[in-house]
Amino acid sequence: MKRRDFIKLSSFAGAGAAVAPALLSGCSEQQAPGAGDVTATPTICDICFWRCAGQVYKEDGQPWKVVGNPQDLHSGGRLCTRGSGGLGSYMDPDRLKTPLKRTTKNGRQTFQAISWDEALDYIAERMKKVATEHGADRIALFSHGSGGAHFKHLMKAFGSDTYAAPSFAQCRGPRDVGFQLTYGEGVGNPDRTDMEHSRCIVLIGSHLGENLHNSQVQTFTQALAKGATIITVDPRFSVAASKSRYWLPIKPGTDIALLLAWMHVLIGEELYDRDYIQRHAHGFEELVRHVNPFTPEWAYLETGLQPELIRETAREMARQAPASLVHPGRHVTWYGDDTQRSRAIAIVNALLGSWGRRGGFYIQDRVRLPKYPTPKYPQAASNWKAANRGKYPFATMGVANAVIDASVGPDSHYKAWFVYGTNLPLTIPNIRAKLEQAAENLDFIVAIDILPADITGYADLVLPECTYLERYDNLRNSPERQPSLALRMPAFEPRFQSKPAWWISKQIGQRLGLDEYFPWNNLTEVLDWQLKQVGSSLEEMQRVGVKSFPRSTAMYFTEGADRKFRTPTGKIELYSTRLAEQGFDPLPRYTPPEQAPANHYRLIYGRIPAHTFGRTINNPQLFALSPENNVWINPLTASDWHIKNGEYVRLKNQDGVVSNRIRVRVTERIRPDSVFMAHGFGHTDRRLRLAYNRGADDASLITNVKIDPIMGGTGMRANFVTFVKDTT
Ligand code: MGD
Ligand code: SF4
Repeated sequence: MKRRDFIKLSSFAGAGAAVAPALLSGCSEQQAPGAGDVTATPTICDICFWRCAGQVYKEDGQPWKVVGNPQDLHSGGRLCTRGSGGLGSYMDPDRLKTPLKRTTKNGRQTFQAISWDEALDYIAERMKKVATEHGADRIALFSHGSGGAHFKHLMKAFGSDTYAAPSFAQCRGPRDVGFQLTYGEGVGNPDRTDMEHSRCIVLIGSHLGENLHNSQVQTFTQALAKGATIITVDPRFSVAASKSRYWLPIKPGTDIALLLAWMHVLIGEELYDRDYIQRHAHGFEELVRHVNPFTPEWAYLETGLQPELIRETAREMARQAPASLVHPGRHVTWYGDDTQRSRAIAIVNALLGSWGRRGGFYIQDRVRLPKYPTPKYPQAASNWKAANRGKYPFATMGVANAVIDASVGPDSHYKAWFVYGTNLPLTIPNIRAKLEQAAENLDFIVAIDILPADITGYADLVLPECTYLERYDNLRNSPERQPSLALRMPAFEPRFQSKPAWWISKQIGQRLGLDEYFPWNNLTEVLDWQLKQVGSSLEEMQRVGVKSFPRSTAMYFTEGADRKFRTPTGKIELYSTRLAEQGFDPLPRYTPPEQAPANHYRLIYGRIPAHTFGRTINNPQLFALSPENNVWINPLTASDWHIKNGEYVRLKNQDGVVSNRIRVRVTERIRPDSVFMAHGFGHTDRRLRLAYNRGADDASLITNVKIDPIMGGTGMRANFVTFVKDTT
């Protein structure tokens, strides 16, 4: 038997009972919704990370609905499809119910239900052991989601400074780094795009509307309604493409060629913002020389896009500038040269003069909210960069895949993991083998989740967190257009034995003797203290949920004034001095993508409106909307393979990995050389009774991963698939 078998059981020792059907129906059957005693409790949606503020309505104490908080400017007072289905995560009968500990019964590994005290004592004891034998810095935290902040605080107080979230190296890291290198600051979260005032919006593989970030979609539609030009660059006829004046069905992986050609036209035809560039930019002459060879005719051979279309779209962008933006995208880890593509996007925006301008990118602002006073953290003996010997020099956050690399083998740097709210096997491509190797030699793995996600199968200890509807969390204080604070508070008592992250981390902290870092009894004391520092109080926020504050800075640059950017030259770095110093290309370089093997098609993946990654598939309300994914195939390809619409196939990638069965959608909306599927499906844990085995997992087919040497992002689009007829 392996030291740590992956536990994949339909039941486990001590599993609790399923939720009553009445609760699943969501409201009383005897009367129309809203006719009883109705209450509303403020929340911040946690179904994705846009963090819209909402109100949870109960009728006679029973769950009724979650809707947007009308006072929330960030969400426009509305929740999206997924947010509206938030009650499903609270009601999910498959939720984790008690702490679980790996144990061996009759020679077989399984989970056994244990008490919280037992679980917390065990964790504290194992943490002390790792600290004594190797050092506290050898414990890593993977985290995604708001509750992760509490574990980050615990780890730092204990002496560990390794924290990695997939939202960096598997998502938006390249754009954050690309924009930071260029402008000295990133795009921020939520993105600082000023789309409601834009007259031209260029989307490079950003499928807004399918990839639902509530207010972003609202501002996009406002721009559309005002007649803005939309230019969508996508191998797939996305929803956004269907709203666009120009659809550029680019050959996958050639976007940098298009961006260089656009720069060539903007500069060659003197369409760029001359005053803005002269005033603010560094390296224009180098850029002029660099893009000189990249004519639209050259780009045509790479991208398959007609030279005249490239010229026309560049002219249209310039015509509408500076209210013209090339959207930086969000999930941008595609081909391994993603920081360079993001730099190219940043540079086109600079040529249009859109950074800091109305209709381009606004200046974010947030409430100056003091941190609750606790002692200074001890200096950690190492961090993930030291563990990886200086790899990925421009990463601004922990690189999850690099932390896993440093956890494999008996001499590995890391000896223990906390995994909070991230399902690593489906999230980091090509990782299962490494997860298994790491599981063999790590001293312990703790998973904190609300569901028996695949990652829990690797853990020694699984802790059930309560859902966002059952807990307090830190205040929302996102950098945005209008500074605001929002409160999440429990609308319901935690079901089963689940507990909030703040409580779990405080309990562990106390067992480690870190009481001075947790000098409060309840998180409400922290929230009230913070709110009182800015003229509010917990009592006020419990009533209103969201409170807006005045801006303390201008929203846009002052026209005609100089400005200091936080780059080494103090300018917008078209030519990146920091990249040059480290031996990387200081100006974006185009590398042609790998070609498909015979009879293979490029695998493209993305989002659908009903789901967020894999976290919502088992949510009964959202599952009902989209129970499985399908694979889009062009009719020409379908005809070559005699595949019919609605038929099930399996996909086999270039390395022979075969997927779960997946239903075919034959559509003209995808190029013949590519296929498309939604990410997040194909769960392998039977305890997720709805999601188990439904649809196919794109991550399992991504075995060719192109790592971005600048920041460690895992490029996932260098994979190709062919079809296996499903006979089951
Ligand atoms: P999920 O797979 O949804 O997202 O990666 P992850 O953050 O891993 O897993 C989230 C986990 O959090 C689930 O197990 C869920 O049950 C748990 N969870 C949900 N709510 C709570 C809670 O309140 N508390 C706790 N403790 N746990 C909770 C996302 C990542 O994936 C990102 S950001 C991107 S952009 C990438 N997208 C992507 C892709 O499109 N394709 C492929 N192949 N891989 C991708 N990986 C990346
Ligand atoms: Fe929730 Fe939708 Fe807002 Fe995300 S965009 S936080 S899912 S309402």
